[in-house]
Amino acid sequence: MKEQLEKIYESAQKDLSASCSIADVEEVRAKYLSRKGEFNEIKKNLKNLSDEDKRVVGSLANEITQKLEAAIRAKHSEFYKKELNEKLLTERIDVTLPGKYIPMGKTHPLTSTTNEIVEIFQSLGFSVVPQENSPEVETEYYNFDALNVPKDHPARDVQDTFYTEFAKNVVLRSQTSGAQIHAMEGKNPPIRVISPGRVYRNENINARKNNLFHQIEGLYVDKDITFGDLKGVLNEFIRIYFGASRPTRFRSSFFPFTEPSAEVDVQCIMCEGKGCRTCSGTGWLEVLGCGMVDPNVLRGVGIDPDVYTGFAFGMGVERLAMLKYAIDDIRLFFNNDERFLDQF
Ligand code: 2U9
Repeated sequence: MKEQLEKIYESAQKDLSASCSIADVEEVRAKYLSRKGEFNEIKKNLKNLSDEDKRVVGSLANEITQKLEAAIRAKHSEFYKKELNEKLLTERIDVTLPGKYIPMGKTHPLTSTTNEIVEIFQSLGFSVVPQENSPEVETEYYNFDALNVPKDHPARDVQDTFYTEFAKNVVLRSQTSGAQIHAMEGKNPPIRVISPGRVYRNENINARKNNLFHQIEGLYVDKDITFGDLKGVLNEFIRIYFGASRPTRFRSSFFPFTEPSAEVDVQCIMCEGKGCRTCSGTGWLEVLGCGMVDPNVLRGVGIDPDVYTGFAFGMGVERLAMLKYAIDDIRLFFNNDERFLDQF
C-alpha cells in the first residue's frame, strides 16, 4: 500500500509539472484529492489493515496529500500570476492618450435668458402662470377684447396678427396677456403672476423683427397697488438683470390695456449714456413697457376696480438677450448656427 501511495504521488507530481494552466492544475486536484480522487480510494481501504499498518500508512497518506496540496497551491498561484500578467499586458490602457471629444448640447440663449428673467421675478414673489392657461392659439376675446383693445385697433389687422383657419376669431397670440386673463378668471386678488412664452406677429422679417418671438409679461393685482410699486419692482428687476449701476427712466406712453402707461429705458450699456450707434445717439435703450391695469380690463374679469388696482408689464426676451450679449441680429436666435450657439 505504501508503494501504491508513492506511485500515485509520483504520477500526481508528473501530471502537475505537465500542467500549463489553472484549469490543468484544477484537473490534477480533482483527479487525486477530490472525494472520488485516487488518495481517497486508498484511504477507504485502510480499514482492512492491522492497527500498526493503519497508523503507518495513514500518516504517510496524510503526509503525501499535504505535500501534494502544497504543490498544487504553489502551481495554482504561479499560473494565476502568469495569467494576470498576460491580461495586464494585452488589456493595457494608455491613460496619457487624449480623450475622445464628445460635443455637448448647450442651453439655447433664449431659454437661459427666459430662465434668468423668470427667476428674478420669482425671487420678487411672482409665480409663473400654469402651462394650460397659456395657449399659443387664442380667441380674439383673450388676445384683444379682454385687454381693452378696440375693435378697430390696427394691431387686430391681418397685417399685424396671424388669423387661423379654425374659425374667424381664432388667432396665434400676439402677446401673452391672454394667459393672465385666464389666470385672473375665477380667482380673487392678490394675483401676482408672470407669463413667459412664444408670440406671433405678421411682420416683415429683418435684423430687428421676427414673426415669432418670446415675451415675458407680468401682472400684480391687489388692494392699494400703486405706480410706486410698479417702479420699485421694475427698477429692482433691471438692477438685477443689467447690473447695479445702470440708471433707468420711465417715459410716458400709451397701451390700450394700461392707464397710465410707460416705457422703461435703461442707460445704454455700450456708451454709458454718451450716445452711440446701439442707442441711436440717445444714451438710452428701451427695455420694457408697463402701466397700471386699465379698469376696463379688471371689470372684464369680474374684479372691482374701485376695490383693487394692479400693474402690468411686458418685455421681449430676444431684445433683452440682444442688449445684454451685444447681438445685432434677431435672426441668429432662430437659425441654429452652431458658431453662434457655441458662444453661450
Ligand atoms: C393684463 C393687463 C395688462 C402687459 C403689458 C406692455 C405694457 C408692453 C411690449 C413689450 C415689448 C410688448 O414684446 S413687446 O413688443 N409690452 O409694452 N405689456 S403693459 O399688460 C397687461 C398684461 C395683462 C391682464
